[in-house]
Amino acid sequence: MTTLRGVLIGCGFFAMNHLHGWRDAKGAEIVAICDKNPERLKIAGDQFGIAKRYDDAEEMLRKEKPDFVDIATTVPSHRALVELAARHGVAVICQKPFASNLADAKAMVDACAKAGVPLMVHENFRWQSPILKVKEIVDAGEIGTPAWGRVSFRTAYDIFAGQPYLAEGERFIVEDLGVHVLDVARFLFGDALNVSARIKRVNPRVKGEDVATALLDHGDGVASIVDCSYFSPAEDDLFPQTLVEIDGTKGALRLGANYQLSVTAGGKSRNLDVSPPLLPWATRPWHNVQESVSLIQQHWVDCLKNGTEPQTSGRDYLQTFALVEAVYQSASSGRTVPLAGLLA
Ligand code: NAD
Ligand code: 89V
Repeated sequence: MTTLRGVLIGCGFFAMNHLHGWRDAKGAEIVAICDKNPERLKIAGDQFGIAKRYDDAEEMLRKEKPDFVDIATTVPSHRALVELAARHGVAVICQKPFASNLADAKAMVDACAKAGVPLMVHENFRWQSPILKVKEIVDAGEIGTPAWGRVSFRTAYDIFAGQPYLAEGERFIVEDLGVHVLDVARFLFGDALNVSARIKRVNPRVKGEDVATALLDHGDGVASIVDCSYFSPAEDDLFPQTLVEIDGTKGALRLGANYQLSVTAGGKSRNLDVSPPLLPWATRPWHNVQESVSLIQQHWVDCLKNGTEPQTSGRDYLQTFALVEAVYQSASSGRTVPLAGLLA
């Protein structure tokens, strides 16, 4: 079996999870890394034994001619780096937030399509094993067809300690975290037709909004509520757990605190512990997110090898990205925003 040669751009806070995931991936290895910050480059290169190190992404792609590039930088560099990969004919994974705005996201998807290179957004929440279990139960029809749902992420965890830039942007929770929960709603209930939302900044230390509530209309009367908060100081902080409630035509399920899942159908309930495994390199409470990094990266390798489209390909992900834009537009106008207008 051939091993795909990958390179990584951005060796910061979250890229360390990518590098662990790549080390575990079957059928791929990271042969070179790039960061403009020499300190980050050295830490990552030394920890993962990667000798080829670059401070310039273009030089790395030109010299290494990799099978794929994994972009783990923050959003301001994403468009330029995705378009660079497309010019070099290199398949590309890009971290979320995918782009600064919907026009950039569409341009990035177009650039990769024109160059004929696969593009996947690293949208990992749908790859968390508790969420995969929920999806499996829904798809098996045990609770019938979902008629109502809620996807919720509420915490007071100090996310700014590891990611200080999150406190500085005009936009915060919807763009950064809401995108994950909106994508989970899409994954479970299908694409949305219309969105109504409200957002609010509560924490004075943060520039953007840190609380958001959205109502997604999935058509045929099916609705879901997506809510997220980084200012929810409950006694039992569940960071970084995503909670799910679904009422279906034949039953209901609840993915509650601490990965406890209950499924009720035909008057009977069963309870499952769907705790994610603690990978050898993972640390609590992040292990849920960390496992999903491994799973999405393996999905990418498998798709590249089989020539199949990844779940959150650039083309597919415009639907998720448009949800973010719809939330902001609805919150600022007070109106319901149709997705069709944004995706045209
Ligand atoms: P970070 O600031 O710690 O790291 C980014 C690194 O990229 C820095 O070391 C910086 O020097 C480097 N960089 C920036 N532009 C570059 C360029 N043009 N060429 C080379 N290097 C460049 O950021 P982070 O906290 O690791 O976040 C990175 C991304 O990962 C963000 O978009 C963030 O939203 C995302 N993230 C995703 C998850 C998830 O669960 N999917 C979790 C955390 C962070
Ligand atoms: O950036 C992020 O996606 C992180 C999270 C903890 C939600 O994974 O903030």
